[in-house]
Amino acid sequence: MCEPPSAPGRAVGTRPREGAARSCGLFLTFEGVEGAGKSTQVELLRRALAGHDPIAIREPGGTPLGERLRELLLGPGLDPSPEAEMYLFMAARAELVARVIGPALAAGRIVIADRYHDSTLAYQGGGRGLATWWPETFPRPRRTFLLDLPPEQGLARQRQRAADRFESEDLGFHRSVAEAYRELAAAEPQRFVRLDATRPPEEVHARVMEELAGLLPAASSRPPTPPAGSPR
Ligand code: Z5A
Repeated sequence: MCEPPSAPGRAVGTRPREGAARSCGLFLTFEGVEGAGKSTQVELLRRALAGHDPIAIREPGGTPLGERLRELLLGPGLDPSPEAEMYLFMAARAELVARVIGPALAAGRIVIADRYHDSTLAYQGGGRGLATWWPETFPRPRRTFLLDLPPEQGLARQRQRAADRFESEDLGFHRSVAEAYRELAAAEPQRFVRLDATRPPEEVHARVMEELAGLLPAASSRPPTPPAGSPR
């Protein structure tokens, strides 16, 4: 039976968006500082759950508009003000919720996201110091796996590739982000699962699977979606 997504009370004058109003799939997200191993874990989980034909997405991105916004947000040249940056991330997410996440959950699918709204709360809230909130139309994940890694270790893992706008921020910024994640996890212990991301990838993945025992539906008989049709 589908249930409404858990979201905080609705603000006066707002209406729930169609498609986000009811949800019966399983929404899982991965969060953490740069280089914590989110993409690695999303891919391991996607493969482990292949029998359920999950949808894997990344943020920002996952839709044509979202991918365009990703280029603008991460690339050099534009230096949006903190508030403009926050709204651009949220615009990309609103599109992803409307076009991919909402319909997938309404259809009972498993959605695995590499970053989601907690990234805005941690980076734009904790890192940039902006006032942030959780929009009612953004479904809450059932579980959020927070990959705990000291920011300096995450940045060191990424040294071989060209730094994007966020990787170029100083260590103080990344420490504020990490602290914000810790606070978010402490505030919602039922949703967040903190994992030691210094451990080898397979070990971290095994902990994810342990946490999901009991949450997963019986494997679907749905044929796997061809990769070309995937929004990722
Ligand atoms: N951002 C924001 O500010 N606000 C928002 O609302 C959203 C995002 C949604 C997106 O950049 C940037 O946007 C992000 C926050 C900001 N920037 N920062 N910082 P992105 O998508 O390009 O990058 P990312 O999300 O930070 O992910 P990443 O850098 O690709 O890292 P990752 O996905 O966490 O790690 P990985 O790619 O899986 O692994 C990194 C390396 O470590 C790789 O060589 C792996 O082989 C290795 N690895 C992975 N796991 C392990 C373990 N367990 N041990 C050892 N080595 C490992």
